[in-house]
Formats: sequence, C-alpha cells, structure tokens
Amino acid sequence: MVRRGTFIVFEGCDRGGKTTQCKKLVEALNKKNIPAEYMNFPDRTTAVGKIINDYLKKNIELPDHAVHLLFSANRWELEPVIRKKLHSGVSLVVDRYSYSGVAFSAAKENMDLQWCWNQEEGLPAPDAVFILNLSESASLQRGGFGEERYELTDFQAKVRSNYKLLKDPKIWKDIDADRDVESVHNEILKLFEEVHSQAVSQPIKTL
Ligand code: DGP
Ligand code: NA
Ligand code: NA
Repeated sequence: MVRRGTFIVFEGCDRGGKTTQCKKLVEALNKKNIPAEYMNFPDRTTAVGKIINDYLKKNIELPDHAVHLLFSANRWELEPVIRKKLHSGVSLVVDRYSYSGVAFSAAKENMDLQWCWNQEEGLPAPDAVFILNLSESASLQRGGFGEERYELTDFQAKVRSNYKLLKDPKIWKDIDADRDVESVHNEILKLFEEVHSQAVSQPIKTL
C-alpha cells in the first residue's frame, strides 16, 4: 500500500519569505527521496485564476463577496488534484490556502469572517500550517510593497490579526521569520519530519 503524502500549508503576511521557504523545503525533501511538490494559491494559470490576477493587478473591479468566492473557487477547482496527489504518496507544500483566503477577505469592511470560512468547508485540511511571522520592523527593512492590491501596511495589520482568529493549535506552527533564510529552513525541515511521521498513517481530514 502506498503511504499518503503529507499536506503542509505556508501562511503569513506578504514579504515573510513564504515562497522561498516552500521551494527550499520541496528541494530538500526531493533530495531525501521524499516525493514532494509545490503548489501556490491563488493559482493564476486557471480560468478563474486569470480573473483573480486581473483583480489583483487592478485591471478590473469586483464586489468583495464575489472576489472571495472566486478565490475560494480557485481552491475548489484544484481540490481533486490535491486529493489525488496526496493519495498517490506525494507530499504537498502549498503556498497560501484557505487561511490566507479568509484572513485577507475578512480584513475588508462588511466582510464577515465566518461567511468567508463557510466557503472553505469541505476542502482537504492540511496536516500542518507553518505560519511565518515577520515583525513589523523586519517587514519594513525588507523593502517596499509592490503595486498589487492589498499591499498596504494597514491592510496587512488587519490580515495579521485575522490569522490569530483562525489559529488551530493542533496543527498551527508559529515560525519566527525575522531570522536568516537557512535558520528558518532548518527549523521548517525539522517540523516537517515530525508532522510527516504522524500524518502518513492518518486519513486526510477536511476543513
Ligand atoms: P500571492 O500571489 O501569493 O502574492 O497572493 C496574491 C494575493 O492574494 C495576496 O495578497 C493574498 C491574496 N489572497 C489569497 N487568497 C485570498 C482570498 O481568498 N481572498 C482574498 N481577498 N485575497 C486572497
Ligand atoms: Na502565493
Ligand atoms: Na471584516
């Protein structure tokens, strides 16, 4: 019998080094002959993802509820792929997921956190969420934000406080992202090994 893969999600505010750390983890696992793949949300390459990209680049405007449903649909359209890969024994290292989704969407006025979360219910649940915590001072040192929607200091502060509301202590691992890339990577690798040894013998849960 093939042992299922482990499902890891990386979360955190923008500029915390999520993408770098995801890619380094996948590389390190593949070197150890642990099959692992990188996935990224929003996946801007799908039909829904193209609309999301236009929205983030401010080419189009959309009502906030509709935007959340699009981001959520983007996760749902890849749900069968996530399940299939995990069942085939591939571990997934996923750059943002429902926690980002809800933290960002609910940071807007008139958007209810529970309503946002309801759209995510039933998606495969990760075995662990690695949250890269970047202090505000370290964040400022990492250079300016880009031009995309949401890349504003006040908005990111709201996102940060929303993450705290979504924290599930059983699977949530806080990681200090103020340190250098290699130190953060080494901690992540250790955490992965702990989670992986448990996860492979357990069924995939749902959100
Ligand atoms: P990235 O390509 O990782 O920089 O992500 C693009 C942006 O999309 C980032 O600012 C976070 C945001 N985002 C991710 N998921 C959702 C969601 O479900 N809803 C909203 N409103 N924003 C999201
Ligand atoms: Na991403
Ligand atoms: Na809100």
